[in-house]
Amino acid sequence: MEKYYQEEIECAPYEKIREIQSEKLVKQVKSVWENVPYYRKKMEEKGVTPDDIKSVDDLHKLPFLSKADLRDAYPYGLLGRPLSECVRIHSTSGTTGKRVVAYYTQHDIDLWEDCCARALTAAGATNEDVVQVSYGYGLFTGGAGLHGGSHKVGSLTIPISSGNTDRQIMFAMDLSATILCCTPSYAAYLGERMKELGYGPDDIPLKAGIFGAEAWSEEMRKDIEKTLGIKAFDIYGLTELSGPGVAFECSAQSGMHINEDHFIAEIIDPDTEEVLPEGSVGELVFTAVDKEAFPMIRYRTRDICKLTREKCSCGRTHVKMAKPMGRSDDMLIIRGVNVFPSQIETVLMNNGYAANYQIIVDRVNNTDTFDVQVEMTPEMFTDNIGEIEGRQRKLSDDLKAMLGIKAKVSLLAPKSIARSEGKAVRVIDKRKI
Ligand code: DLL
Repeated sequence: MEKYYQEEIECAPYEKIREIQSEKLVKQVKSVWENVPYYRKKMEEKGVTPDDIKSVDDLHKLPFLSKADLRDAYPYGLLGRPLSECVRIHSTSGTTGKRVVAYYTQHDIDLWEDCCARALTAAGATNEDVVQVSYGYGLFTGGAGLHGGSHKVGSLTIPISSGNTDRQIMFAMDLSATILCCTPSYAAYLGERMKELGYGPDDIPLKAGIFGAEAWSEEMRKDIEKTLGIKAFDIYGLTELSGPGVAFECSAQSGMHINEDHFIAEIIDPDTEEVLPEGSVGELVFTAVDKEAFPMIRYRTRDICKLTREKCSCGRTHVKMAKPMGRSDDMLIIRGVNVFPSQIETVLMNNGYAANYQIIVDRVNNTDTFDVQVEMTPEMFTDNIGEIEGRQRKLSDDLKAMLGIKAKVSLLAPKSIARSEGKAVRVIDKRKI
């Protein structure tokens, strides 16, 4: 039987959700106009005032916010409430440019934790469960978000954070953890390490995992589910919009329900900024209708995916987003061809490899080089050159069929690529260095 954390809102009819969104949006736009001069100026430049926004149907009239705006307004320019009302910040790792610093009032934290509690409940968590939170704690939102959600559900929470893998396995076994929260790449590594230590899926009581913060393929899901003996659920979010829990997967495991009473989603064409109809692939844009301290309106996430309102078997009515294919800024252009790392991962995993790979792109004599290095699994490991070459050729052919361009594939010995405890770094684009 499907369980809900806030059934009334999670299963509300579409018209009811639109009504809630419209009411909150009108209020939010007024508040931002009054309290955030940076966004008010953007509205003025576009010739819009709060009087023009009467319902969700008017959303398209409002200006977008982008990462560039966050940088321009850093550190306080987008605050929607005085600092005296803010109780916490979180921040991104800032691999590309300046860090994003997001602010929270106590009310913001409360709603964020509710969103995470909805995700945990959808994955089967109750007050009988033991939730091991192996996302990083600290500035990163992963640890704090799932931790707060787990408390709300009443589960016993293990705030272990990421790292120290053998200790993770010991805690999971000794304290009978039933739900694991971490990045999918770390879950895969935990499974790999368990195998090395001689443990199988039956040695740990885990039943579910809540994995997100990075793109992962269906093939990787199957792999993790098998190694850990669990059901693996996807969870999506970003620091600018509070953190994990903007959207989460239910028992149907076919896309993530967006918490629409808090976030209005749109898909736009990233080049023309035109809003696209349901089902189109494009850039995901969110409006947070009730965030107080850091009120993002039409925030361009750069994540590429699509939305569907098809009826879901779980009974939830909120719109579902497909697994993001990657970020528009993750997309590599190699010899003029668009390549998403997720496409490469699919080919590798369909050929029986685990997600231990690296994509290295460089430019030599004005031509892009494209190397894919992937570890053999311990089961397939061999030093027979002929066999290795045959396998490399097969992968190279399959990648060509998927992408339309040729990659130089190298098979590596097991464990030659460093494992990640948080978000995995899989692309090394030397052209940008
Ligand atoms: O990664 C928040 C989070 C923590 C989500 C724990 C889920 C679990 P940021 O560090 O700000 O926040 O990174 C946000 O990560 O724009 C996506 O590109 C990517 N991302 C997050 N979740 C997923 C997912 C957290 N399930 C950025 N699938 C986002 C694919 C994801 N990409």
